Amino acid sequence: MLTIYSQDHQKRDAKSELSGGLLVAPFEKPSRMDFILKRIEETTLGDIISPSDHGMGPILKIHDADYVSFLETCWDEWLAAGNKGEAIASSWPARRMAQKCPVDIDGKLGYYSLAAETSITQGTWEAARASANVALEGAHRLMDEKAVFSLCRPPGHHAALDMFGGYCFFNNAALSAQALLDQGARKIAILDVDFHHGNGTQDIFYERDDVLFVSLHGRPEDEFPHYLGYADEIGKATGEGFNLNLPMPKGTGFEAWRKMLMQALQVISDYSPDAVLISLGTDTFEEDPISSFKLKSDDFFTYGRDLAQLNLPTQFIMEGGYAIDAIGVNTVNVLQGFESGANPTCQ
Ligand code: Q9C
Ligand code: ZN
Repeated sequence: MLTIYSQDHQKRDAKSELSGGLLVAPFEKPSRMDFILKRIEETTLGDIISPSDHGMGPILKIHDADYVSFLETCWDEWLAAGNKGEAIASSWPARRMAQKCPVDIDGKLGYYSLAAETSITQGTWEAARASANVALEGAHRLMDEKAVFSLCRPPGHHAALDMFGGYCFFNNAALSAQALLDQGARKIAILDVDFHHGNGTQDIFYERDDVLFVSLHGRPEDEFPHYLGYADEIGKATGEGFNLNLPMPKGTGFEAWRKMLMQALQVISDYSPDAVLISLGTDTFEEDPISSFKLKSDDFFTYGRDLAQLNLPTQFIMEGGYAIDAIGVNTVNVLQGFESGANPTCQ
């Protein structure tokens, strides 16, 4: 399988994440990519190529222009205001307050964020742009390849029209889905297997029927992003019936998780999309430091093989996964499982 990767992700190397009332070293760190690359090489999964620059056009089809310019200038504005640490929101336009974007950088940070754990730093813009290009290049390559792996960092599925958070800035899966439609596809399915609900992806396509969004995740009663991801969110207007949430309780193991996956695959198959995008978070692993599902390393191979049953052009897009020692094996297990299912003689 072809991998698309840009080392420009390294330009985001944040020092602080707000966690448990402390500023800690972020879980979402550059070395995640090193472990995945190492495993791709060890297993000779396939070539690794760099993306070309796809420009701002595809980004502005998904994200609000004022939000995009906020991301570009935030760090400079934060420094110009005399701040010493990384840019972190500390107040939000909560219930019954005005939903107007302020001029002051603290106000803008709250306006354009959905969570406080994610700081904006020097280089965040460049890394987020590179990650978007990795996704967009994958969409482009899917014309000739049966399956591609967009090794995106930072991740994307929490980023919405005009909000960052949950370690995400641009919604890479949404960018790719839109690019595929613009290349001539008529229907795209996005299957989000990251432990966390893909609130950004859901929100972006909530009123559309040309992108089906299906998510398996820790239920919002227990887990981030807390305020979206319930089973009764089925889409709205033209999009009604094109959003499926499959929330699960803490401690869910592979057997129960796989039953939900089978349901997801049936719904995707019935939709008969031109391609499927897998928002691939491997934070469902039993040892993930911020999640609560119980998948083992072998289970990733098994469900990768299950995904091949769809028999569709497939783009894997990297999302979360924070158990650093196992992230390479778990992630590449999904890709190798997929290849074993797509071509059983090679197993
Ligand atoms: N105490 C992705 O997996 N909150 N984002 C964690 C831990 C944020 C996860 C709280 C989790 C964001 C792409
Ligand atoms: Zn996640």
